[in-house]
Amino acid sequence: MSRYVVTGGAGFIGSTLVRKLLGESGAEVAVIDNFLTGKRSNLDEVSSQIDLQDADIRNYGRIAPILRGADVVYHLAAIPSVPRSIHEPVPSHEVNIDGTFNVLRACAEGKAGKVIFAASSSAYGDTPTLPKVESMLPNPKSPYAAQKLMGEQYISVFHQCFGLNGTALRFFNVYGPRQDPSSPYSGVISIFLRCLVERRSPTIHGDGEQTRDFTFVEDVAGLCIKASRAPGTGGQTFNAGNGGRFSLNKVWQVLNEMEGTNIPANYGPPREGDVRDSMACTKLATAKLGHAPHFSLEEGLRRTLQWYKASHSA
Ligand code: UD2
Repeated sequence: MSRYVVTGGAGFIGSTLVRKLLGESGAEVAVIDNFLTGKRSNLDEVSSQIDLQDADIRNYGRIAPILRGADVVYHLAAIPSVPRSIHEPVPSHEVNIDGTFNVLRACAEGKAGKVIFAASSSAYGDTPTLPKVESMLPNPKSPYAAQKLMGEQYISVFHQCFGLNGTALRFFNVYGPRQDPSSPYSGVISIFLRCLVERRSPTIHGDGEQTRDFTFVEDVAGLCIKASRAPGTGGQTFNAGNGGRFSLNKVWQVLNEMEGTNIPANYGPPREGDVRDSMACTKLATAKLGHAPHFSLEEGLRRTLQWYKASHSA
């Protein structure tokens, strides 16, 4: 019997991970979420099987008892978004840095067995080399990127100073079912899919030739579980990308082809803090964690589109 805690478990990545963990026999799963960006409805079909705690990671006293003694803590709770961290730097700092410190402190004091931390590819910034390799010097361009990098540093320091067995995974533009398209800070694929389903033009920031290593949520959730079981990885950081890259123009074209539409995109000024190109080197994660992403962009988009269509007509 293993006890898992997923912070941010009501988010689209967290809720996918929760479902995977529940697939294990005898798994006990607790979720910590304050429903700022996560949604209860993301956990609807599994809510009777989990211990759902409405708690904020900024509140140490509230979360410490939930984390105490967990076999694995998946720390995914965050205020995501590069532009949001520029427009609202205070809450983003408080959740992403102070909240992460609280989670790690509670895990160390409460003797959690393992922590997996959701770090971000944004740590690389605009360093020219592709693919991005973990050994490269980071170069954050936004508060969000700096905050996620600080989380990695804390993972390393908590390992060295307090013996906490934590591993950081740099997520690369994760997308998939249940990603919420309703905020201007939402991930671009969720926004594109909503536009497609509603037959509207999306706004592309810049020329649309910026590239991202879009990674399907099932692959990321699978890697989180593999990383929690990989020996000898305490204090380390790994890329959790797919190892490819696609421009926004290409993604919009593929989506149009899937629907048999030809909706043009609108173009606006580039977004502040934006990185131009991003693509993961997956060698280290493959060798040390057994990373083996299954989903091509087309397959991931097809599944995600299906979900948006079903939830839009519901
Ligand atoms: C960053 C990280 C990603 C993850 C994410 C969390 C990089 C390379 N990636 O994603 O790993 O941590 O932050 O939030 O730093 N865009 C449009 N139109 C829209 C919305 C977005 O053109 O309506 C553009 C945006 O300017 C950017 C791209 O789409 O060039 C991707 O934006 P995003 O917000 O989906 O993710 P990004 O790359 O900031």
